[in-house]
Amino acid sequence: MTENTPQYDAIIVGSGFGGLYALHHLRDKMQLNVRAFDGAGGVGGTWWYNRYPGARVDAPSSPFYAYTFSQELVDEWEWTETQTSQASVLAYLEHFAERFDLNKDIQFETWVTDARYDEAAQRWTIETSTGESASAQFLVCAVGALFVANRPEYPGIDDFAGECYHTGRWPHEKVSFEGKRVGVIGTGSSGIQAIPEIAKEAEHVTVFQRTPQYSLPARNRPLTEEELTRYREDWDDLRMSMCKRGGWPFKTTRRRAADHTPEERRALYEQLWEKGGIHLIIDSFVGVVVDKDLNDEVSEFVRGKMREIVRDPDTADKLMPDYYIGTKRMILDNGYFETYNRDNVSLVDLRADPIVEFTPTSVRTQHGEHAIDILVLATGFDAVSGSMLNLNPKGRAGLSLKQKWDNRFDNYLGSTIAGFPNLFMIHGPGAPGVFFTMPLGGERTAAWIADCIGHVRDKALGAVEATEEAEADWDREINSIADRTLYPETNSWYMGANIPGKPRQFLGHLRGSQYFDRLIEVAEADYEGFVFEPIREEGTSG
Ligand code: N01
Repeated sequence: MTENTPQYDAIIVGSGFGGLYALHHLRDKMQLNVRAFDGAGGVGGTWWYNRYPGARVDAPSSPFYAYTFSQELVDEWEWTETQTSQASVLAYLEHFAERFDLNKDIQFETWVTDARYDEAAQRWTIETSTGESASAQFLVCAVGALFVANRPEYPGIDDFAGECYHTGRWPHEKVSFEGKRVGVIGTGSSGIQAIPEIAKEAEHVTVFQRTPQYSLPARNRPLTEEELTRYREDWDDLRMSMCKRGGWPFKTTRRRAADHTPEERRALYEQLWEKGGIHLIIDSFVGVVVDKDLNDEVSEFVRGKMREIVRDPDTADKLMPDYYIGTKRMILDNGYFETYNRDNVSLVDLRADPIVEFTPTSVRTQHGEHAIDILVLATGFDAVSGSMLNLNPKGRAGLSLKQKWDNRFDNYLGSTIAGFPNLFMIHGPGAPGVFFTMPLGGERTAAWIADCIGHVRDKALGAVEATEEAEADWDREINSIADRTLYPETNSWYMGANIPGKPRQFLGHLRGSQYFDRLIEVAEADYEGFVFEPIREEGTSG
């Protein structure tokens, strides 16, 4: 840092949903001097990168997968489909950035390559890929829960000579699959959204599946003008319901499976399957991801639906999932299982026929060789902790986050870290993240961070920092919630199980509404679990 290093009140890393809202709130509502940095060429975060064919919000979306705080914004944005496409979400975020004049305070195509806390100055200094540095009292990390691409390390994969794309880093130019033999590795949300679209164009698609997945029909459809008008008129109430009900304005059911006969239950599953979306999980009976017997019944119902759709019984057998439904991210598809009825799609079950190596023109499995021209890696992300570790800030005494998180992602409230004063995360490990609506979650977290920053400034303090005791209590709190469910029994990215060597730890808070109440309680209890440091005299340290 030199005399000329630009000084800010706050630096924000990332300009996806969370980072953009944080910039608006800190700059416009709190009148702080803020600068945001993003390695991408524009706003959008996840929605900037994930441009693969078929990319859509994998949750009940329009108009709820959006900012909620501004009635004007709700009134002026025209959502067109029930399951929003990537292009629409990105256009919305670009509109948001323009409307609130945010772009002028974001430096694009600039990666933050280093971030260090200066204990004497009580400030963060960052270095960037463009050779600049900047300093701020507060560092807000809005680096995305699903950002660091997971690339499988198969022998010879780098020698593959055809085109190769990761769904999470899709090029901006259109990829043409026409007349091409395409191999897709991975059948999570991204693969299941992309495969039907690729199959419409390609000469042949070979899907390499490691874990068979459940998927529910998205039943995407145009949003009617009446629906949109009603949502706009009721927005305040809807927003309040979203805050109270896990991020979505829908009531989850109170119906108990034991009060219904098997025939009644089956009829309800049929009805909810037809309705589409995640209703089968949240609207059937209480406790689908808690009660093993109920889960078995719902799982078997969905497997039955898959068998009805897929005509070839051998392919259907390979597609049968055997984990507890709902304990991996629930996938919503638009014709995924139907795709296996096409002549140009084949499925390789990697559990029975694992990949041995890549050649420049093919994938060799134990029992065969599959010639391909294009390889699509739909292999997911080093989720939640990965993007913070990628940033790897250095806190007190130069301790790096990689050192601190060597075998557990200790933090407080999914937002702060002991040893890293004045640093905040949006959607960090243990925050509700994808278990709540991400935009609303980002909005509420950023508002809470802004209040905490306001507290430090109003009281003329120098630094705020979580205590290690608060971290330990927090860890117990979120795990005690997860341990009451079936989630920990499944190998999923929620548990860090998709990344070889990653510590096994549940990465989310399952009760989003309770979590945001908790944030408020902590603030009202004088920021319980935090210590505040007075402003240091210049030059003192220790
Ligand atoms: O990634 P995933 P994704 N060899 O981790 C397989 C969100 N999302 O990009 O299950 C072979 O779910 C892996 O197999 P397994 C959403 O929250 C949001 O699809 O680990 N296969 C799995 O099949 C979602 O959950 C939207 O055994 C390998 C697949 O690759 C999250 O992003 C849209 C492998 C990865 O599935 C991630 O979804 C789309 C290997 N070495 C996605 N490594 C929105 O709405 C991994 N796999 C914003």
